[in-house]
Amino acid sequence: MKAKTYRGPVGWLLVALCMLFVVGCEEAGVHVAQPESLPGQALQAPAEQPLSPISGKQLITVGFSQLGTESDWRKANTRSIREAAAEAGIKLMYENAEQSQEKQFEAIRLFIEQKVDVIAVSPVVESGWEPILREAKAAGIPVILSDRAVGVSDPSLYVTTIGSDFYEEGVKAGKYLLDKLHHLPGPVSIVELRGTDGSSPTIERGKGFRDVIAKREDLRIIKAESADFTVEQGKETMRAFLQELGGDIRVLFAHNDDMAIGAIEAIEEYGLRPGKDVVIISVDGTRKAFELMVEGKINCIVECNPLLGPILMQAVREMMEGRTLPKRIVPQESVFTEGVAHKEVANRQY
Ligand code: GZL
Repeated sequence: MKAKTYRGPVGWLLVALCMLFVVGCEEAGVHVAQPESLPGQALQAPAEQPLSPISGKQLITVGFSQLGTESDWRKANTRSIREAAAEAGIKLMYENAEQSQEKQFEAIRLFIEQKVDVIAVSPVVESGWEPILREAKAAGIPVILSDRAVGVSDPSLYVTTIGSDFYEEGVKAGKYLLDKLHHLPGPVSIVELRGTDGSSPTIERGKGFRDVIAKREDLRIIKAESADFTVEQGKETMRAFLQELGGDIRVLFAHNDDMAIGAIEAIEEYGLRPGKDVVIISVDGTRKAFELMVEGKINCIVECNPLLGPILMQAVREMMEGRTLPKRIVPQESVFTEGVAHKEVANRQY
């Protein structure tokens, strides 16, 4: 169902009422975005779930452009979104872009053609989104960013971003390392397996990690390359690092568990002990990573929550009922170290 917009005196009255709502929320300490940042906002009073103009049934249709299936995190993220849509009675049109931004653009054009009510997208990289988001805005279809962010000059091109604070995840990884090496004199050589270059998790995790370890000038990142968040490339890239640097490597910071899992295979092939000869810090929190932590092969896992489905569907429903959404919605996340691995592994949902 299209979000309607009202113009003239009625529209302004409704906007004024909306502003009162915003002021009220701010006083209550709840952050909400300014109404003007919600394009084509339905200003109707909250009612039953909107009726679909097509079937006449109570139905919302969401077009979801998922970036790929590159990691266990991504597969869990997709499962969570599919399950939450089914649970919420929301029709989900799912398109897998296989890590291609061009395919994401094609998917969004398909959703516009199909006149979906909302577009959700997990952008593979941050840049290049302005034109396609303008096409969605011109079609009056609101866009929600799921998981990753985009770099656009006009924030009204999307309603909200639902996803982790990747910079904070990098900071947590750096803080763990400073703590772990507190008594160890330097120099300490670090290698880094970056995720997909140009993606917000890769950019921000790298920044957060570097900002923290800069406190010790004897901690040095001697090699950093992208392994695209996959097991295979994590193994290949770590194997190349070891061939070049061998036993000099004391620490691995992997931007996700899949790359850490691949790297551990390469480290063991080379004859070193992961988690002992090479301190390993990873991000995500998959069951496989926790099982390796139980074996003492991973020292720290910074959690990145893939289960965004329920938050995304709640945001869709609230937006379609005319409520304002905060510009940024961040899920709760923790940090896990060797001591809690046994307990945590049983809790893992993916
Ligand atoms: C982070 C997400 C990243 C995960 C990887 O929110 O975009 O992409 O850390 C996944 O496992 O491939």
